[in-house]
Amino acid sequence: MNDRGNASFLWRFFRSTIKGIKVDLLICCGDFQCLRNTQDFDGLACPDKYKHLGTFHKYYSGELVAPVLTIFIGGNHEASSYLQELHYGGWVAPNIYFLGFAGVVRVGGVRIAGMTGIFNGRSYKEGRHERPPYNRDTLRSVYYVRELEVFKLAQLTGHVDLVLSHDWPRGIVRYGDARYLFRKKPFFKAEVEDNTLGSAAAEQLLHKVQPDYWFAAHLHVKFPAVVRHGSPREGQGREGSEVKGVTRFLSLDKCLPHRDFLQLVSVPRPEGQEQGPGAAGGGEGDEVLLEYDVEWLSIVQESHYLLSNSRGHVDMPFETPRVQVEQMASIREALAARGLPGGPLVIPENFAMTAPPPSQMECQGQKSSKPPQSLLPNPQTDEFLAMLGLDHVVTVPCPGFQSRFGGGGGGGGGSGHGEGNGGGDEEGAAAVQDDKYEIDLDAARDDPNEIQLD
Ligand SMILES: [Mn+2]
Repeated sequence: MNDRGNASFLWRFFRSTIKGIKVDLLICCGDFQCLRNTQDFDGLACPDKYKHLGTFHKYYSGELVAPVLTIFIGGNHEASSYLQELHYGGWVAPNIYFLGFAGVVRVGGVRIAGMTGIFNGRSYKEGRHERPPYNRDTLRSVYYVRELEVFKLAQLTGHVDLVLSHDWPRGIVRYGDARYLFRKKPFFKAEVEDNTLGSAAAEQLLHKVQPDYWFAAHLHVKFPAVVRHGSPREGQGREGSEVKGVTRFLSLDKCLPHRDFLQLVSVPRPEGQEQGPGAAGGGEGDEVLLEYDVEWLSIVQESHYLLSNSRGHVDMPFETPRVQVEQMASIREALAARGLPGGPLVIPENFAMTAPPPSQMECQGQKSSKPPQSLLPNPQTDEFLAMLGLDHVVTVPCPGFQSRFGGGGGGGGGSGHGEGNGGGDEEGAAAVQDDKYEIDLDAARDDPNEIQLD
């Protein structure tokens, strides 16, 4: 669902309508706006008149607690500086987990992958060069999906239950009731006919990963579709067999009264260890655990050398690497060595405030006068990188962080791939158009599709 910074409304509604049914997990597909204070306004891409503190800060400060485990990806209206601290995922508040710019977790053994942001070809091949204070350009490019994130997700093998994206996979409309959609949103028709509606990156992943479910948001209309894949998933199904992948797609409306913004979905728990090489096998019984996916951690580790903090283009390797069994075994060992009570794979509940919650003045509508001048360190990111033996590249270390290469403080300068190019990327620019469902910051016109907050 789209949340639009309406956290308290969402969880109140959630509680009252699902009485009697035990729900394990709430999933939000972006535009979540986890604004901690008014300084976070400077990372939020929307006209100033729509910048309200909302209620997330109450969950951040501990005044309120989300009644159910909630995971989310980012969209194109986010507290980008906060999300950047947690590049690899982490808790933005107790019980509220950000999946990262790309991420895979297991919830009760169900494997969930996601990517943050929307597709725009202009920045697709760039490194993650954006830092606060953002300018007009980086305020937007910070939420564009990068090829590296898609490259990593495309390496997943085995079964994936659910993939989350903010914008729709391109081409998805032809798998659903297009006429119904055009009645609700007539202006989509031309783009669907041109095949320009949606994300080319998500489309590629959809057909590669073939998850059971794909959830998205962004276009503010409820739209289901069923994709019957033409070929069996790699490594699954025999040649000539009838078992071909099916993906059930669902996008929901904005989180506002009288809109279709919530859907209950029952996902069967995997049996035993049949869920591919990253399988957890944890979370038996009533308790649903949030766990790491070992295959994903191996992919993060293996592809770390491609991560760049500069604007230059990063070329993906010609051949897709295969995650090695030995590497996964050593990651399992490192996880087990943590000795956490929830089990070897459990994601630690290590939420920590990194920026102050809003002052009373801010709660009363006054904006902080000081925009943030740099990216803040986050101890969750330190812990994650140390666990995998990796250094900071697109994030910054807390004081005292032990770099793998000796000396404290990796300093976000790290490997520096593709430096100095300065971003002459005509190639990408020619390939893709702008996303019309973004707010046009230049014109600052009202976009009825995007920001009617009622
Ligand atoms: Mn959006």
